[in-house]
Amino acid sequence: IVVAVDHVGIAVADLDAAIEWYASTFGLVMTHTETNEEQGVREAMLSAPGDAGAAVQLLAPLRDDSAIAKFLDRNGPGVQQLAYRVADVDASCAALREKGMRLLYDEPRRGTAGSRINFVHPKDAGGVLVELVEPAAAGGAEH
Ligand code: CMX
Repeated sequence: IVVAVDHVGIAVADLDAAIEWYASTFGLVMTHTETNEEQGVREAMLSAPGDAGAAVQLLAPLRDDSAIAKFLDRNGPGVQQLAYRVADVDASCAALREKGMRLLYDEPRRGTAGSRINFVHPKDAGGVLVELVEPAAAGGAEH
């Protein structure tokens, strides 16, 4: 089901301050940033320079009723999700439903850079909110 570990998502209160802190502390560089209104987040992808492996995703809330705002209220800043890259998110969701897992959405929604995403409920995944990410087709338009 899983092609690669895509990213680890970290909830932060202030995105710009967090980007600066990760750069000055660990030398991570920002490779992408965007706002996802539907998910209620401003987000940034960070990597070690020249590393094409798993990314660190910083997630800051846009609204008080967003998933990230609720997470910050409950836990404070910290790791909120682990994201696996998949080739076909519909097929992966079907396979996981077959195994009895609850997917949060009936149909995949839009994630970072035009990807298609869904989530496995943390109570069905060992206490980890698992995101499944099917990247946008290479050369496809970003939305
Ligand atoms: N990781 C692990 N456990 C979590 C969790 C997380 N991120 N969020 C909630 N939980 C736990 C709660 O602690 C709670 O446990 P207890 O019952 O033992 O207290 C349980 O899951 C259920 O909590 P809940 O109150 O029913 O659910 P929430 O309102 O906290 O919502 C969730 C949890 C996963 C359904 C919600 O965060 C969600 O819809 N997430 C998907 C969307 C998302 O995270 N978007 C932001 C990222 C966007 C992106 O990556 O692009």
